[in-house]
Amino acid sequence: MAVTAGMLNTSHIGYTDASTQESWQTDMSDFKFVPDYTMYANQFSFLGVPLCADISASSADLAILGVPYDLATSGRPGTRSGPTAIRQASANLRWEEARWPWSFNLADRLSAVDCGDVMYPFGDSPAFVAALEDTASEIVTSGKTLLSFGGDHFVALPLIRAHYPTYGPVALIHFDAHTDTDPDGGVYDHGAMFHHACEEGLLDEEHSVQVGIRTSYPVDDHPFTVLDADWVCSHEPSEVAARIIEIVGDRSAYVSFDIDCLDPAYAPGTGTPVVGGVSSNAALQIIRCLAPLNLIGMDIVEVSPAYDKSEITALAAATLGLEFMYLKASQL
Ligand SMILES: [Mn+2]
Repeated sequence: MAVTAGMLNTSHIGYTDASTQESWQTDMSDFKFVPDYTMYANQFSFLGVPLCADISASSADLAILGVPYDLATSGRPGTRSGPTAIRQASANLRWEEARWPWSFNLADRLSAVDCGDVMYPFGDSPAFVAALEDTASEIVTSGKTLLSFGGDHFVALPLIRAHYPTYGPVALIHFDAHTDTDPDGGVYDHGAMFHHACEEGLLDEEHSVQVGIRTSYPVDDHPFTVLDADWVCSHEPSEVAARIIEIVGDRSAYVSFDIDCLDPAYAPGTGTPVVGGVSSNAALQIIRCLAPLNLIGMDIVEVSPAYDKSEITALAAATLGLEFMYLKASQL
């Protein structure tokens, strides 16, 4: 049976039509979460945090959401498999009680849940956007910080829309090889969503910054400050972070991290790799230095596991996500 947007039910973890309302629901109500610090077993969620089927009822500080969508990709597809790969890679990060070099145990300060993946009728981008905006809005309005794993970079647009009613125009901290501001890009285009975000008034352009850019863009007619890859790679991470903090100031800031900001040596599993990028460690250090900022959410996108049989791209994404969680925990 064809599934249309009108058949979407209110649950983010299942879609069905009215006649089979119960049949496609994922029921995790009797799932007993058992801490398991093996690096291979029971890896159902990011870092093994509890799965959450009722967002509004959860009192967690932070919610993880997978966004398995790759229909806006211009080059090689495959990021629909990103969230699952990132969760699996996070098995490598579970054993450390206090992640180096942080001095506290994450769970002592921050409670987190994994809300699973947004589901939508495959091939139906309008239904996807509606489903993602609904789920992300529920997370944001319930007071949680949202950490999303893509998915291609288009997913950032519905995610930022979901933050707008609560935070107004946000300062964007955008890590990427590409500016993703193509004025001629389509509605569903992972190279144009920040153009559309500006058009929709979702961003505080003056206080937004793009980091690691190394592809062409109209330098003289561009809405954001750019810290290009050459500049980033020739400065200390602390200096890069200081410049980001200077630009963003006291604004509510949303971090959007395209894994292709990293050099393909560190992140080969992505659709549109560009050589000459930032190292994993530099990126981690930059994120770690952003504690003075009011960070409201983060997405990590464009992980395409099929192009990386050594899984270092998913591991880099998982580690960046964990770093963001420590950063948020350090602010609590
Ligand atoms: Mn990119």
